[in-house]
Amino acid sequence: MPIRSILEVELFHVWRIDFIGPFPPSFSNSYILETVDYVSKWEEAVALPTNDCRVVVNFLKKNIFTHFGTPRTIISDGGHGSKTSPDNHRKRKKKATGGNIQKSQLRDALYTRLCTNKTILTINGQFPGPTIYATKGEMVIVDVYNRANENITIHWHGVKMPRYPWSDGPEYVTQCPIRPGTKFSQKIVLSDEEGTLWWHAHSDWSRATVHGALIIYPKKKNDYPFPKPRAEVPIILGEWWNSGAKEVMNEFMASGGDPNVSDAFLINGQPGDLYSCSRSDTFRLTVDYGKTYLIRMVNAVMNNVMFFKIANHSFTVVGSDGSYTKPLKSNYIAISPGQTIDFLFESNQKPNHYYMASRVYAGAGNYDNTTTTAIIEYRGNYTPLTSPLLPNFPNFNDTNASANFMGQLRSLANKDHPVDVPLNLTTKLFFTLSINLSPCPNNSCAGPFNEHFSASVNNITFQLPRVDILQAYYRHIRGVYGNDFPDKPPLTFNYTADVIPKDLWRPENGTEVVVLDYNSTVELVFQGTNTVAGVDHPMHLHGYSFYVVGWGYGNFDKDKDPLNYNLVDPPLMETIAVPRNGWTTIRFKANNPGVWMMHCHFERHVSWGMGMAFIVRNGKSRDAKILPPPPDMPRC
Ligand SMILES: [Cu+2]
Repeated sequence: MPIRSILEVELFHVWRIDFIGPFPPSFSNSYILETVDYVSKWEEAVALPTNDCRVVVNFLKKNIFTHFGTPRTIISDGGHGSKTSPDNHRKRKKKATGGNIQKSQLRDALYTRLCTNKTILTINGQFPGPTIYATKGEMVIVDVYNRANENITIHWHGVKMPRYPWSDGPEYVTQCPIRPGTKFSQKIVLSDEEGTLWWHAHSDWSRATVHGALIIYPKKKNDYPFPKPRAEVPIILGEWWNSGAKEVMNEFMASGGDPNVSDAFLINGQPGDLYSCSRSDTFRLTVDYGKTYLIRMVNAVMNNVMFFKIANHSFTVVGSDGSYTKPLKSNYIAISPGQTIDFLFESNQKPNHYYMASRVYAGAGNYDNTTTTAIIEYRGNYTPLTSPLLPNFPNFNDTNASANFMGQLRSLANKDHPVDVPLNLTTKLFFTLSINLSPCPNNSCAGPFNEHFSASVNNITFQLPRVDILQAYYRHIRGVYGNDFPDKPPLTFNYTADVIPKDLWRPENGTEVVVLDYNSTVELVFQGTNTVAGVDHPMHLHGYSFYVVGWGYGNFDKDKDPLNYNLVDPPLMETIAVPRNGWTTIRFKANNPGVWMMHCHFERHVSWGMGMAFIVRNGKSRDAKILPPPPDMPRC
């Protein structure tokens, strides 16, 4: 397997000005690759001497901003950095390591000074983090240096990591955390993934700011099942709390109530014009009239399914979760946390400025009702509207708009991109997904009835062990997890009734796994329940993609519903939103040995325990067994 790309990723706290601009404070290859014309300048960019500022600056001046709108001052002469600026941080660090980058001309202008100052956790000082580019089937090595003062793990979301769960990342499931001051070299083993995936922290709530895109090109350049776009633009949706995600997590886990709603949503790290003090840093995309652009969208939001629209423009979806889809025309996108959607849009409207915008879909409960925006600017001579057109959204609670969008996705299912849906099943699983209430000492919690919110799969609230499950499995350490995760819920009841007796709201705690034989063919029905509150659940499976063969509202009917399964061209996903008080059926073949977590990708739900793990046993042949762990696995 070719090793093409070795990135050094360092994690550290940077003193930041609120709402950071898109430009990172250092010259690194990954930065250059992220901001130049993505494919065509690759070879030139990787060959640049990273220690010669002049060469790099000239290269950036020449190549950057082709798709990112009017250049702002990215390079200034003076040293305006305050003592706490990221630039100074870089300087100090580089000096300490004997590097030669302190002549960097990148300054404060990289960051827009807005309403508040705060410290956030980042990779290489970038937020969102660096985009990683790869080609189908490659292996990428990422050296993760933890220079922060808290534990971290990094997950490569949607990468199957065949036979190599060691780099997958979920804390206490496949590894112990990377401690401050230590390093872990992670191998990202790509196989059949092609399109857009992403990476993010997988410990506590640090993924709020520690995330970035992972773009996987076809083996042959531009060998897309759609016309070559004029340009490719990553759009990362994010969520922002002024108080800090970690603080929000600590507060709601201690109180037992709901987490505070966020203060803003972000498009490529920027909230946009509709928030105070944010206008000048709004993300802008410059387009030429009459071209087609490929948007590679990642939903890195913590707790919400998002609607996305561009005023006056419609879309053609062409891929999702690192797999191609049949072209699907739509004038909006619905995307749940964890998912990626690749879509084309044509710049075929009257030259002007148009908002692209995103806001939540929320079936129930409290939510941040603000709208994040970015601007599409047509090139040319015209006087733009002073305030660009805003798109109209589906209602916040429009479950149909959310579920139908996903429900229309279909695999490409042609000769070059065939489907392989398991038809003869060896294993059938039925998992209920529930919000629950747990008792609280002295009835002092902030949840309903003064109890503590929790969540469960088949009524088991997942407890993370002290030693990771993968290590315990591989080294036969007893007492870490059990093999008794049930294949159906302990009680059968009307899961989606309006009123569900309160004694059914109580979960049990456990660290249980489902053990699957190698090459089992698995069907798994997720059933949402209405205990406490029925909401959607974007379920994510590590180590696999799965076919989504059916979905519906209400209780799953095992006799009638399978008759309507799509076994011809179901979409291949790794995250699927199970609709509120509804069900979704997935199928996959357990051909990847290892320990693989499955969980809801709403961060508050996984914090409350909506997760579990599969162990897929080794097969008989040599190439059907887990590879040995790397020597630098973080210690527990
Ligand atoms: Cu959930």
